[in-house]
Amino acid sequence: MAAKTLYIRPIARMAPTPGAPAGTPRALRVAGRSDLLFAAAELIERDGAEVRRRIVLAEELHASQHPTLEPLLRRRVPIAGLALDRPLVMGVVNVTPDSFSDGGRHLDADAAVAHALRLDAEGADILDIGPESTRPGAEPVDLAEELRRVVPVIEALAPRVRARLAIDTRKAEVMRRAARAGVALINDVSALMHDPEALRAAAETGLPVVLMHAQGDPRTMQDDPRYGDVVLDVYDWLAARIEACAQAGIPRSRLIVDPGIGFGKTLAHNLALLGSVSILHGLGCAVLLGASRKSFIGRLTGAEVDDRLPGSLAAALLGAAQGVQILRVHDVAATRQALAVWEGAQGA
Ligand code: 7PM
Repeated sequence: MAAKTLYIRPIARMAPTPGAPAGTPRALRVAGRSDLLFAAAELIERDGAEVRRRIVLAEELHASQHPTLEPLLRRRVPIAGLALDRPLVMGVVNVTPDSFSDGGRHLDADAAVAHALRLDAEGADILDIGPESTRPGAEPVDLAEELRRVVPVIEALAPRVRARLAIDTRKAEVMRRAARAGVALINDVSALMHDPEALRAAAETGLPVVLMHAQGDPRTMQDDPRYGDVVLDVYDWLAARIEACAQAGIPRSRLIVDPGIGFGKTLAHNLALLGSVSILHGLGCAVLLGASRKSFIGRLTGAEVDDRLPGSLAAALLGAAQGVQILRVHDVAATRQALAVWEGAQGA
């Protein structure tokens, strides 16, 4: 790596002070949000293997003219018509084959639609429709099968839900067909790298795209993941993907970055990312966090996948407190309740 790289990680979040004269204290107003003030930041400087860190007050940072400051503080434009001034909830809808029913397809699609309608009624802002081909250790699903699973579900939901629909896919053709069927967002766990056509297809749809970090292929990524500094490596990787998207005609305002909890990461890696996710605001995009029911919660507590709601809520609130704009969760109603308490105290 060539020159030194500088990062700003906002820390010491403060509640807005009602009635305070405008601009005092000069806290960091991250992503243009009036509810998201930070008193200080960790200023991180990486030069090859050497990483230097120091705490600076917001005041000092404002005076520094640090180049990352502008993207960090810039107000985010709405994504798919959704304002990014408070945490949004994205509900997970898996379209899975049901091997126990011979009638097959209809039942699978019906179950997915019913589940999506429930999450919509629970107050999801976005529904993430996925054929579940990207879980760690999973075998890939072929194109025809992915289209058969997902297109009927999108067509059934598009006219019936309040939430925006997202398509969770790595395939260019699925992105195109889903866009025509009415999705408002593309979620690609390979950050448009798996399919050589994906960058172009995504650009042509004109839709916003979630760029998720992953190390390695879903089948092998948990084998022995290694990083220099996981938080800074993920940051740099996402910065490079944003640049590739800009070259392909997808502007930063249409991109959402995601640290990819569980995708090529050890427990320590996942916890470091969860604890420092606020650093990603320096990339100038909206941030998405998907920690719901993931295995790091099991590693910490021994809880099986269906017993991980408390840990998932803790992770969601850690994200909200660091300004994450989109939380990808299985349990929409529970997450909304947790966020209502957080937001209530926040605005008090
Ligand atoms: C087994 C393990 C099944 C993990 C499913 C999963 C993310 C995602 C997934 C995420 C974005 C899950 C994951 N996770 N897309 N897709 N971010 N953008 O928990 O963290 O659903 S699959």
